[in-house]
Amino acid sequence: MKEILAYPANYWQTMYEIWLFISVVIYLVVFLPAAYFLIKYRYRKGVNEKAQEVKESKALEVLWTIIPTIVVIYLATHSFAFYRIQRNAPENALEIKVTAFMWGWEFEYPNGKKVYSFFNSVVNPETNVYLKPEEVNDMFKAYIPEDTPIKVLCTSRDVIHSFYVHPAKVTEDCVPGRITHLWFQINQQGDYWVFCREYCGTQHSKMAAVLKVVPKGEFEKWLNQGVQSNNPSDKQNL
Ligand SMILES: [Cu+2]
Repeated sequence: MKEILAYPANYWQTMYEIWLFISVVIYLVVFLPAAYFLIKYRYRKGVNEKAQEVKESKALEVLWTIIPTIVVIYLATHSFAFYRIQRNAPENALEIKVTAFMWGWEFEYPNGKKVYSFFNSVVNPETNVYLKPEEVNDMFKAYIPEDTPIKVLCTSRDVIHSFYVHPAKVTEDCVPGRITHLWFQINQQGDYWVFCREYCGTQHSKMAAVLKVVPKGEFEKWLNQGVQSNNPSDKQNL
């Protein structure tokens, strides 16, 4: 079985697990003695009522300075190494230009083909049930090839949005007048949500698009079918 998601998603996951583990360890190291001392040295009449002199311990001071320093240096360097991988798309990545607007996404492929996806409610308005990405009309899906790194160059036409590929764990702000970038790779065919992850106005929740991951051959065929007929003046059905 191949992994659904290749890096950088798996780096995000590893980093998340490392940070979670260290956080839990630090919590226990701090909280357990604190709880113990809280009970041990609680106020009791006639016991330890006089202030006591604190004895300094050089060894302890050195220890609790050095250990956190090592932990912080480890997290910083490790995170930076992962960040570089997540930041720099491989050479063979397929470049897609994404322009965010209120409230949708425009995808532009290297041959000029464009897909507009907008006002996609993620909830069925009648039943109030969450939609599956496969339920969105294929016309409004941005196709991408499987097993291929995708580099997204993102900008915005109006306010700041954020392009977020749900399963790939990557997100990047789309800022007017600026081009930002991110990359990801999905190894399993299927439909995946893209959300706007930066609150941008009343219809923010409808800024969802769908990526359709298909085999490379099918992608090429779709890409060369010419510019899609859907454009922002057509009203999209769900
Ligand atoms: Cu938005």
